[in-house]
Amino acid sequence: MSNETDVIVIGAGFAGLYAVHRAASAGLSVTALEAAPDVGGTWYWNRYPGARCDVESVDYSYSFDDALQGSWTWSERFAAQPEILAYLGHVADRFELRRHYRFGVDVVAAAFTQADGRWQVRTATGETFTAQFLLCATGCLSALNRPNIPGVDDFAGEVYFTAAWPREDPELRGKRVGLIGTGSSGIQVAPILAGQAEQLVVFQRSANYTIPMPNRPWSPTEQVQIQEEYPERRRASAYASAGTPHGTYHKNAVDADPQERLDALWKRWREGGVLFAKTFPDQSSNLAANDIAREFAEERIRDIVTDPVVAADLIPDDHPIGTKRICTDAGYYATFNRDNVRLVNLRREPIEAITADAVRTTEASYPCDVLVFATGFDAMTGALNRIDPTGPRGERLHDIWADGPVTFLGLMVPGLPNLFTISGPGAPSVLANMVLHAEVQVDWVMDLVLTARRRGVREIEPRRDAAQSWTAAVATAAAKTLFPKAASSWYLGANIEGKKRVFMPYTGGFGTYRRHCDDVAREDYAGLVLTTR
Ligand code: NA7
Repeated sequence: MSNETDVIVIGAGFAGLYAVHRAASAGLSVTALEAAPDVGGTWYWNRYPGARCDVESVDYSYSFDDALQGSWTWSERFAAQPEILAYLGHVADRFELRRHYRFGVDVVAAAFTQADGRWQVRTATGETFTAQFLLCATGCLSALNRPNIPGVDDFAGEVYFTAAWPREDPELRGKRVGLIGTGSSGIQVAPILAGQAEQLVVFQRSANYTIPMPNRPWSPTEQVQIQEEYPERRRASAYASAGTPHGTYHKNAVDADPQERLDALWKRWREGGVLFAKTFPDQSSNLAANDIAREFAEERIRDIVTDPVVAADLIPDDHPIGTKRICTDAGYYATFNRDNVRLVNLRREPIEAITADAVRTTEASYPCDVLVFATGFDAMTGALNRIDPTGPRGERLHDIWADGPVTFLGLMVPGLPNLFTISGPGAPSVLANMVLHAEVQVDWVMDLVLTARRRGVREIEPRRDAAQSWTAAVATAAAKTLFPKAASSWYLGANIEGKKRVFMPYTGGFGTYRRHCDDVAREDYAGLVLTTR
């Protein structure tokens, strides 16, 4: 394998694997680098018990190849991590993608040299790779957040992170487990920890809304039907607002009568999953509409949790429903009805320190044998900033993004030619079906790369004004929604100390975003400067 290729792809998740496939199929030479020992991306690392995708399996899978689609049968409505990882392994086998990869390779730096018009990428072991084009498919949720709690290193018991879970599940029988973090990961793992451990203490800094997931196996009849209906399902998703065939109720919540609203909310609640956050078209943009859905969900929490004080603590008080990532769970609220589970509200009693054998709050000391951190990620920009690419004029990503991400279509950065940020900030990414989103972005990038090579283009860079205008469009779209009201959301970078608070995903919708990408390509890449040799 040569260290000098046409393209370097960083990452072996959904986006990276497809990028490698597209580049290699087009006859380009590819170096692919991945920190993990195998393919999977975020699904390689997040192997904690209960890890499951909140988008239905039939949608959360590649659409680019009918034969691939026909070759895989999902066993459940919402796929669990092992099945998603097996699927990505199947894709890698089918298209022989592993032969392009170097696994266990940590990329620590990247610099573009104008003299040869190439990116040079350096790894933690000092090895270098060069290519004309650098595709960072480094993931939105891959840079783990290690909380800076006083005494955290003094803990003498076992410590696990949901986002770096060991391959062998730890034995928790007879142990006192402390769980720190109640986002999607904490909420998914809690019921399982409660079932295994002698005692579980859940330390909650911010409560989140979670919708029970009525997961079930697909019957053999449904599996046949899924295959038959796939073409229509994919057509309906291609330009849909979230990249899935699901829409919203046909009326705004504020225009529907009370019974109608209740029926619509019950229907979505029973269907389960993230769709509850989009029951009504006005739910993410009108506080009165949001209140209707929020109050319904809060009633359900009070229905399930028997202790009213615990129920009150589990109800968020700092954001409209759905403006922080809504969670999906398998019995989270009911977990707090168990005798061996205790909720500690850190808003009332903040953690003072972690000691050798306990978590000490301002009110009490909670002895623990095991600590599980489900403390999230430096989302969307973390993995890119850790590489901190440097452009030909010495500009570094870190500085270019000092006041928040500046991008062209969430895919390119002014000052960093020939670099592409797949699933980067400024695109719908985490607000849409990430798999179809990856396909759209990779197709757009590869079409551009192939056009550039046909024309003898050496450098592609977005014009600064074009990037500023896209970035302004991202901010304008967010301002029309309630999303920026969620003060502690990772969409805003608010979960990371010192991170600039800027709403990062594009809220205009997947379909609208895709049309923008189509238009730019149709207008011969208006907004980009293509420099020939
Ligand atoms: P999240 O959603 O970022 O959740 C992290 C949780 O950890 C959240 O409850 C945080 O509270 C909590 N946290 C973080 N640092 C601390 C400290 N220092 N002390 C106490 N609690 C802390 O990450 P997930 O992995 O659950 O989910 C990420 C996404 O993956 C999810 O949205 C899905 O899209 C899939 P906070 O809210 O910051 O107060």
